[in-house]
Amino acid sequence: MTESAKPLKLAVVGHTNVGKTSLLRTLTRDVGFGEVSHRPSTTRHVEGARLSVDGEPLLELYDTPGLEDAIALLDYLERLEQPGERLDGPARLARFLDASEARQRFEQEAKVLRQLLASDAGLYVIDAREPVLAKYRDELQVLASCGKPLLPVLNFVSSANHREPDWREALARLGLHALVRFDSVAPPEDGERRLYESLALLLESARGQLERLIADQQAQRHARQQSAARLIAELLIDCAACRRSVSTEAGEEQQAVSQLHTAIRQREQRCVEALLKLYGFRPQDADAGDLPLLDGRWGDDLFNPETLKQLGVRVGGGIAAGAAAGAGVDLLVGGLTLGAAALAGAIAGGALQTARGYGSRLLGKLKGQRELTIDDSVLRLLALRQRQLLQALNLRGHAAMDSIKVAAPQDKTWREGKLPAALTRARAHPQWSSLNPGARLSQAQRQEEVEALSHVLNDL
Ligand SMILES: Nc1nc2c(ncn2[C@@H]2O[C@H](COP(=O)(O)OP(=O)(O)OP(=O)(O)O)[C@@H](O)[C@H]2O)c(=O)[nH]1
Ligand SMILES: [Mg+2]
Repeated sequence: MTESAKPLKLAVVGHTNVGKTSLLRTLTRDVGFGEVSHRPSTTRHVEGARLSVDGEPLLELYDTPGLEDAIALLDYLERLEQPGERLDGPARLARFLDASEARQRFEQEAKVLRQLLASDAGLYVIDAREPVLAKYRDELQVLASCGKPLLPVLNFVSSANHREPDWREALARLGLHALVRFDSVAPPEDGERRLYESLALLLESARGQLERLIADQQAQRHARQQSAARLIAELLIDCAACRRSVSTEAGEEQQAVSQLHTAIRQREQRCVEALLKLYGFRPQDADAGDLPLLDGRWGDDLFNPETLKQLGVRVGGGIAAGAAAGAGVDLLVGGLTLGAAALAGAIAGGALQTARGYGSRLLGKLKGQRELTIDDSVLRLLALRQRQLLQALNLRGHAAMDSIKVAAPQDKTWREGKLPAALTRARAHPQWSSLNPGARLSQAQRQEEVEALSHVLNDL
């Protein structure tokens, strides 16, 4: 096909409630497409969505109402012929679509058939948990009489009780040998590519368009992953470099601690929201009852020691670091470290890096203050949680309705390994944190560290 070819038109067809609209949501990465419900006959009209690459429309997908009564329709079609007449499929359908039945009793079915006739091919969606009943076979026979290539899509193949072998056999008997497995709630990572490749076999003339679509989707996936790693790296640098100075006067500490807790929680939440948005999900897409994401938020508090324990995070890095720096024994206050020495003392104790980070003008103001920083264990927890979320988002279809669930992390490196050097360096650069006053986020060195940390996050 040439560059200016018309978009390939696909009708998404099948029995009612098998996941046609869900498939469209996942293929278009649009959680708001159409209406999805466990009730049958949800979609009442044909609705289209277009996929473009570089502004050029390549594919149009049309959602259609579900077929309900194919047995009756096939009967009716068979009775449309005069004795001795031998109409082929499309001719018989044309006669049906002109008849009044197509506007009354079979109105929904007529919409589907018209759309398939107007398309280059059909995706026939199957609920693979269902036995192969006569009504499905009749349905396929009616659809096949449109004379368009049909690609069966086995949905619900993530369910334990699916009947894929039965369906494969039944479809082969009807002459349909190509099929794809594609669960729209938990699509396989290469699911879209396989689907479009199978289509290219059925529609050789559209191969060029389909290959462009595949290449574009791969590029987008890669770009998404890069952006996601950057978002997480920014979060971690922000938190590692974050410092609050606390007056040495008693009583003010507790307030400073709880303020910093809040600031870090909010910063994490910003990262969660940015990741959801990047992947085309909304916070409310994660609103059902399961942990750990409730309504787009983590159900477990970041500063609850239980949370650390659950994720198997090593605790205590902060104390060791404080002792090594010769700053005496730091106080651990719920995921934060309150430096033992007053700031001027800390510098005498060798924390020269810190002094440089602040700049001498600011430093003067901070004399007689102690400083509050975020513990390594909390950085580990932040990294683990965001990486878990990312993994879940990568595997989630845009038709998924339940809350985002993530598996226990296998991430040993982040649990107990050495923290990446970028974070250690960020510790000494308060101006790298957007959470600190006087932040200088565009500093080249900060950018480099964010970049380096993104690579680490992508590799692990
Ligand atoms: N677990 C799981 N559920 C799915 C999948 N696809 C669809 N569903 C659910 O199945 C139900 C029907 O999905 P829809 O997308 O509305 O089905 P439809 O074929 O468009 O239905 P009608 O428009 O009524 O013909 C919804 O509750 C979906 O959440 C799937 O692959 N896995
Ligand atoms: Mg629907």
